[in-house]
Amino acid sequence: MTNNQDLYCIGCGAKLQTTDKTKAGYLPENTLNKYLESKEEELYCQRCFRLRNYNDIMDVQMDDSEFLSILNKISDEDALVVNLIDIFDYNGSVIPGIHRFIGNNKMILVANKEDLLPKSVKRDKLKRWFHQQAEKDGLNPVAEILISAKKNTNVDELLALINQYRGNKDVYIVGTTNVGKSTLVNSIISMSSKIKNLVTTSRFPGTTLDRIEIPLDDGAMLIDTPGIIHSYQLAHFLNEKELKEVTPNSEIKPKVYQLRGLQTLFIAGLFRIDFVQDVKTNAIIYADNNLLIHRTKLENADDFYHKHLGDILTPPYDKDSLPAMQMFKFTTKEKSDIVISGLGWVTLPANVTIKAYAPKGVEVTIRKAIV
Ligand SMILES: Nc1nc2c(ncn2[C@@H]2O[C@H](COP(=O)(O)OP(=O)(O)OP(=O)(O)O)[C@@H](O)[C@H]2O)c(=O)[nH]1
Ligand SMILES: [Mg+2]
Repeated sequence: MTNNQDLYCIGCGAKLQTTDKTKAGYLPENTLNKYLESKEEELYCQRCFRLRNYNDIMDVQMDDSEFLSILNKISDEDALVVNLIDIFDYNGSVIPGIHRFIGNNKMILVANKEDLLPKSVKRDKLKRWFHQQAEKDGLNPVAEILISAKKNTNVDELLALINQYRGNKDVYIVGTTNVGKSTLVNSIISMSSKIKNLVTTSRFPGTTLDRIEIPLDDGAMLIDTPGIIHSYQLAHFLNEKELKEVTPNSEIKPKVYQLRGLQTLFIAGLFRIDFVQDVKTNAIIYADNNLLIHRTKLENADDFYHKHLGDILTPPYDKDSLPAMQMFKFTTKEKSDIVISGLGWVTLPANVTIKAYAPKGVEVTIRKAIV
């Protein structure tokens, strides 16, 4: 570095350095020098530059414990916490026992990405469902709200809640990776200024690397944080192209299947659900609208999978890139969703027995139906 004052990347929060390309915060020395001469306000590391301009992710060596220690420090501070959850992936994004990290600080619970859920789903019903789940998980927020950070839905209402509860305290935005924390920070910044997309966002897990402080009107700070990474998220097994295909980015149109029994549904090559009873039933699939859904007879399903994984059943495009499928067995007691974290869910009526398969390591869970 040419000066001795620490500089930080405004995109990901990493401390800038010019010595190690493989570590967070790297940028070439001449880029840094140009910046120091030009006095531009925003300085991005090389990883953010590539992510923002080419959607290209450079892996940097980071340790989840560093992220956790950032979270842990919040318990020593007097601050307001805003905990984002991805409503499309509730199980994959809830942090049970969050109060261990945030101590006695008040917390506003935010369900983000509401734009992905069908408009036909009544928002009041969604809110009630969200409230019940949060209660079950002991999250204990002072307020709850449904938003879309990307579409700017209810962000002004959230801001009003933040101002109501923060007094003049700092505000921490926390949540697991990919829930949309940085997108929300950008959305809040753009409401009071002309600045768009200041902080780097991406569909890859682990975009933000360290805390990013944005000054508020009264001198307090709005603080974006790196997301906790859950190893069972599907995203860890997919490359950029596959991740793009699997991640919905507009309202999901549910697909209804009438099944005769003893049939199998595949969602791409990532999920398989066997209807093991010889009875009629139906299933409603909530996943990216363009993802392939394939139906076969149960007796042909194994063969089909082994023959066509990676060609018909895509993603994945490389059949050897995923761990072998692991089986889960469920019987629904009430109308339920079988959820594959990061991919979507399948809604089934009561009293249906199924076997579900997902790549080993990806969590499959059952919950009371959201819709
Ligand atoms: N459909 C939809 N997508 C969203 C919304 N908010 C964020 N996203 C998308 O979710 C992905 C992750 O967004 P980020 O803002 O980078 O998530 P983050 O929580 O900051 O992630 P980390 O920095 O890795 O912890 C991006 O592809 C966003 O475009 C939303 O309201 N609706
Ligand atoms: Mg982020």
